Amino acid sequence: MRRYVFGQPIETEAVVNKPQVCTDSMTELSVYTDERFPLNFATTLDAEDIVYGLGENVRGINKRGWLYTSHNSDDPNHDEGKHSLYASHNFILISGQRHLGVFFDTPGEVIFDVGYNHYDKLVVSLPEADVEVYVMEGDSDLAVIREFRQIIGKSYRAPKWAFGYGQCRWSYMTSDEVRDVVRNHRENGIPLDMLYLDIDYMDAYKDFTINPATFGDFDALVSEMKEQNIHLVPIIDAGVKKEDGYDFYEEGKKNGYFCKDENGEDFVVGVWPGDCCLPDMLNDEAREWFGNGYKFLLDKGIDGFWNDMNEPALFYSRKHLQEVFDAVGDFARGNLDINRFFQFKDLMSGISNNEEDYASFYHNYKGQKVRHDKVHNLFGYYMTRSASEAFKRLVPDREVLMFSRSSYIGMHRYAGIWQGDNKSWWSHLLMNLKMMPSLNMCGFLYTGADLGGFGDQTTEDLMIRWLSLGIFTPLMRNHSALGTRFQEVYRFDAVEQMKGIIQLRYRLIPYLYQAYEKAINEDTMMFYPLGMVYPEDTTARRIEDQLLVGDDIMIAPIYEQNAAARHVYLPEDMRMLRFRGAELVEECPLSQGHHYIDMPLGEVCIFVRNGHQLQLADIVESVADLDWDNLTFV
Ligand code: MIG
Repeated sequence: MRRYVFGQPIETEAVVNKPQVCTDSMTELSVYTDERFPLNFATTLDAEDIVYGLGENVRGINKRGWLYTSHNSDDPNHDEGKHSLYASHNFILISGQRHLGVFFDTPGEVIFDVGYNHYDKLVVSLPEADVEVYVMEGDSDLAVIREFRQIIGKSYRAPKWAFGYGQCRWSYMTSDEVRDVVRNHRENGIPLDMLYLDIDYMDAYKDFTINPATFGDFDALVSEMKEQNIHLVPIIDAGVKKEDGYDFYEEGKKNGYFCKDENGEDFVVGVWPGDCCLPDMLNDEAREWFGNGYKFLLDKGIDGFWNDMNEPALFYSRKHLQEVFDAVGDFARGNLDINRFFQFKDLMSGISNNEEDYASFYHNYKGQKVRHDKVHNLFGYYMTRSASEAFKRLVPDREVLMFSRSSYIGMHRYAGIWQGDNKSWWSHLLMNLKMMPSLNMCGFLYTGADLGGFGDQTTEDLMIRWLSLGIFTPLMRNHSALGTRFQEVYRFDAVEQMKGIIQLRYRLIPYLYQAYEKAINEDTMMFYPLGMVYPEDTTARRIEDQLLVGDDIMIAPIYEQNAAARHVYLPEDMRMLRFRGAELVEECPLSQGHHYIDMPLGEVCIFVRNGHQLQLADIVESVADLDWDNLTFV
């Protein structure tokens, strides 16, 4: 492991075990300045090289052939044309003749040209020449990953119950609606451990409040849910409503805990509550204060949270909105030719998440005034860190579920993430699968995507297939957006099939949790690309739609509508277990090589590696009832 320092990098606290700075010049990558960027790192790639990494991003497990950037943003259109999502995970691993890992630690922008302009070249460019670069080499991909994980510290450990099934919706509007959803699960015998509360449980979207009209009996609700082994998991948004008399806002204002504009006034942005101020998550004192806000809900017995809008997402800033209003008048009065029309249109569509806004407010980071855009990618990380540090202070004995939308490497020590606002598209089911190993490399183990898809309309078959993948991901949550078709499983004709699949999840929890704990303890992965486990097998190295889960099993989910079978490649002899719902209906030894395997809706095939075993628990309705000692071994 070698650590190189360029310029004056801003400390991110991604790395906890820092090796001495290496003062020799870098040999593994060529370092240069060109007319476009002050700092570039480049290396040639062999034809067979795979480039892994970059955590949460679009496209393949092998990142080769595209351009990626590090810029956390709230954009629900996760299509192939994108270059980034909600997170910046600047770790890459070149796998081929050599195994070379590189981590670019900077909160600023990093551009990864992974064989995009030239297929045989990797070029990493920085618009600002301040970065710490960690370079590691090893005998295998997994050895490099272990080295990397050892410097960034152990991953967050979620409670066991967080491996249960969770139901979410934007939003369940009243406590009675929550009761109803839970009752429908229990009456149908559909296992459930978590019920998520989206923004409407709050009073006018104010953090650390409860809507008295719709959730007036919140305390009773929490205890009723507890009796049924259901954890209520409320959302927390990054922006704090700017409203006189709202105590949390008043406190933040009085103590100067909000991000400031260039004149030292609180910077005002629009998010769900309307005008908001942004807590200065990078300021130690403000972070402690924001974390203490969670106490309001912890005191009510809450033990799980999800942090949202922490890129931070800005619908508008007051300042920019005023500029837009002024300009609109000019457009309305002037002669609107076609160019002016498009200028007008761009002005409107550029109101949200505007780059100039991100360059218009300031943090107080380690005693320095720092402009937000310089540390942008750290905001979600530090918000979530604030919560997690508060849990350790306030409820040291309580295991708390915590996951965030935005992240940066380092946050993996404090929480998990969900994969953001995907859509009810088959391609996003596949993207969910492909993102798992990429995230694992970067330390994010507790993760999953919105099952069934968040935006757009799901279908029954998509829901079934997505559940059939989701039973393997640590975070198993069904979530959908406002205005979309309701997708709680009891609403579908195929409820029995879906229920069976969720029951299978519960049978798998002991296996999954040990694989998860092992990945934490041994700084390894829970979801492996085949090529990392069978590096000599050139076919296995190219496969992107099958994964190993833990050390013992392989999965090969269906991700196409109307497909009833699929090609599966076995890198070694394996035993196929076919489940119809939760029930094991067939065991079949299969030899190494190519197979075409029937997988009708409602059936899940698991491939057990030669000489390995899979343990299965009995079916239960919540994790609390799991018998971890009496397992069936296959
Ligand atoms: O602008 O709280 O990703 O899970 O349901 C949308 C409403 C805000 C985005 C989150 C999504 C959540 C939604 N939120």
